[in-house]
Formats: sequence, C-alpha cells, structure tokens
Amino acid sequence: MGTREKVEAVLTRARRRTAGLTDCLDDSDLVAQHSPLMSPLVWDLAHIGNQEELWLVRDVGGREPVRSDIDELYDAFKHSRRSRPSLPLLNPAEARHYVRAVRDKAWDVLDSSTFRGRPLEEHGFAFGMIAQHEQQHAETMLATHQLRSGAPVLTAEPAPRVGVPVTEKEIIIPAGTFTMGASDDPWALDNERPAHSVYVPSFEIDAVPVTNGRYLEFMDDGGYCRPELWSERGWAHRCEAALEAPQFWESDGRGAWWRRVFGVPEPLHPQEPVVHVCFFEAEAFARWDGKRLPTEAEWEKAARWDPTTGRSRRFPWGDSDPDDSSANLGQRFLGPAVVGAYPSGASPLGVHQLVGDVWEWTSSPFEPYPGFTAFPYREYSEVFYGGDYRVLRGGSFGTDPVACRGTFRNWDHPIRRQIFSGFRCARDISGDER
Ligand code: AVJ
Ligand code: FE
Repeated sequence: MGTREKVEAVLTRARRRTAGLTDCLDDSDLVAQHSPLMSPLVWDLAHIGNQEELWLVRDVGGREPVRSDIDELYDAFKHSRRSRPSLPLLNPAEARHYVRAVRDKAWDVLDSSTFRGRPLEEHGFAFGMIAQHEQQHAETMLATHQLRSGAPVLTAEPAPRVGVPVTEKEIIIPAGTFTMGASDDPWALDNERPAHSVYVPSFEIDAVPVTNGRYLEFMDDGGYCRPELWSERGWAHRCEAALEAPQFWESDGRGAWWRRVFGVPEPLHPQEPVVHVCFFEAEAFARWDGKRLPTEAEWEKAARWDPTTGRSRRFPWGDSDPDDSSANLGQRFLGPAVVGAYPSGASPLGVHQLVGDVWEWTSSPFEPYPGFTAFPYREYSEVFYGGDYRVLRGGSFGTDPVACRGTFRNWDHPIRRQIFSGFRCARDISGDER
C-alpha cells in the first residue's frame, strides 16, 4: 500500500471508530461527565477535530482556520478533565459538523501538491500522527464507556476463549545489547526516537500476562492486607483508596467475584489477563509472586530482539503489521482474550501476547531516550518527562494497530486503573540458570 492509500485507510478507520463510540449515545450522555477522570465524550470529539485542524490543516496545509475561536477550549493543558463539562463546549451536533468540516480540509491538504511527492518525514508523518492521536482518544473514549453507568450500548463478539497451552511459564532472555527505539519507522512518535543500543543483563520474563486466576490467588492469600508486599507509596494509596480488588470487580461478599464489562456483569474468566489494575497493585502482586515488574528496556527486548539475527523486529512476530491472528487489538472485542489465544503472535523465544489484550505496566518512569528531540511539539511528550508516570507497553484490545508497535510508549500515573492496564512479571536470574 502506498503512503497515500495508507493515510486514507487509517484516517477513515479512525473516524469510523470515533463515530461508533459517539453515535450510540444520546446528547445528554455525550455531554455528561461519567467520571471526574474523564472528559465528556463531546469534548474528546471536538478535541480530535481541533488537533487535526491545528497540526494538519493549518500548520502543514497552511489553510485558513475552520474555527479560530475554539482552540483554547480544546487545549488539554488549559483545562483539567474534571473542569471540562462547565466550559462553553460545542454541542454534539456542532461538534460533529466541526470534525466533518476539518476532515474535508484535511482531505484537500492530502490532495494538494504540498503533500504529493514530498518525503514522508516532511508531511506524511503529520497524517500518521493525526490518525494515532484520534485512535488514542478512541481508546480513552472506550475507557469512558467502561466508566459510564446506564443501559449498555456497546456490543461485540466475545474475545477468544480458547488458547494453546503455554507450558514454559518463564522465558530466559540472555544478556546482551539490543536496539531499543525507532529511527526508521516513519510514523514512530518523538518519544520512541532515536534507536539506540541498550545492554540488558539476563533476566526471566513471564511467558503470558498475569491472569484473573492468578490474581485471585494473590487476593485469597491476603494480598490486599499485607503491607510488606506493597511499596510504601503503594500501601498508602491502597489504604486511602480502599483498594481490595481490580476496578470493576464486584462480589457477593462471600468470596465470589465477577466483573462489570461495559455495563454487563460477566463471570471472571480465570485464564484471561487481569485488567484495570494500577501500577501499585501490579508491584504488590509481583512481590507476592517472588518477582518484580520488567523494566521498559527488558519488555522491549523480550518483544523485539531476534536471537537469530540480533536485530530488533517491529513486533514480536516479525516486521509485518498486526492482523486478526497475531494480536487482540482494534476494539474488535470488548475485552482481553485468554492466554495462549495468539500463538502466531509470540516472540521467537516464546513470549506470548506482548502486543494487544492489556497494556503492561513496567517499572520505568517516562524519560527521554538519549538524543531525543521534541517533534512536532513539546506538548506531545517532552512536558511529561520527569513527571509521576510509569511506562506501559504493548497496547490493549482497545488500541488500534496504527497506535501500536514494539517501540510504542504509553505512560500514566501509577494510581490510574481506568485504562486497560494489566502486567506480567520478571525476575533476575542466578548464575546457574543462565
Ligand atoms: C500517550 C495516552 C498518555 O491520552 O494523554 C492524546 C495520548 N496525547 N492527546 C494521553 C494523547 C495527546 C496520551 N497518552
Ligand atoms: Fe489529545
């Protein structure tokens, strides 16, 4: 597929997803705030259009503004999510009209000679970035749907419930340098750049993400009541927020648990990766299991390093884009698949489901790679470096393939768990296991 066809495909797919997540609700649901952690959906909708107008239509295309009066309202740095419902926002009909008008101009930019024939790095990137931006908000909007109460509106076929047995529970990744990050991937964002060599000592990583079944064992063993398993900050948060199970889990008070998935109560599948846990819960589980969380470099080496060639792949299975058989991505299902469901997506050393299903917490704070330069704006990544964030890797069932690759970096505060977050554990290995 040529760049132009690819741009058309990813932008069209993003807009179809945005429409699917907003057209299913009436106006009162679109302007309501379903959680103080989230924007009203009508804010996300117009913000998607506003970024497209700022970055693509005005900056790259050099076109006249569609609306020059609303930039401030949709600037994520000017208003907290909590405060957005009280702003004089575009109403749903106006927001839909706005995003359509911006997209018409974006197509016109794509058609114009200022794009055709120019190298991808100059202008193609802006289209890729806009598609990734819209899809990242589509995942955020999906998380808002999960927080919303009221009659369910989203449906999908169930995620795969059968997996191959994964007999080797932990995989040894031998010591050595590997190439982390991307310099050649045309749509890699600034925080993924540049590619650089990193030495990683040998370590062991779980072959699959931590499942509901294993997480229940941790709970049944008093995991939420044993401060020695938690970091000091983690325990303080556990007490203050009264954590006693992953978010959206419900119980009868007599030991039976189920979870509410987009408004529908569902049995807990013991073989599905646990989802909606915060970094501190992941850390406590890992300590209970005699392990730790992987660093970001360890995660990426497990996902990309090819032991035969020594090269880093784009994805665990190779360099080809994800398809339906390699990973659970793209909101095709409304939850994670059981472990072992994607054997053809495993890494050469046998690590499964690194990509898709659930975002995986790593122990690493969000920091720039050596040689980082902000592009196109400081506000995309740079202003978050050094903040109270941990990196998450691999994408979830809610992530579109355009915003997911072996180098893709997500980040959030360690207390957050309304995102589709899970984890896997790692550990150091002793000399005789090497
Ligand atoms: C990379 C997911 C942390 O949602 O705050 C959206 C993506 N940046 N609009 C976020 C993003 C600007 C970002 N995350
Ligand atoms: Fe945004």
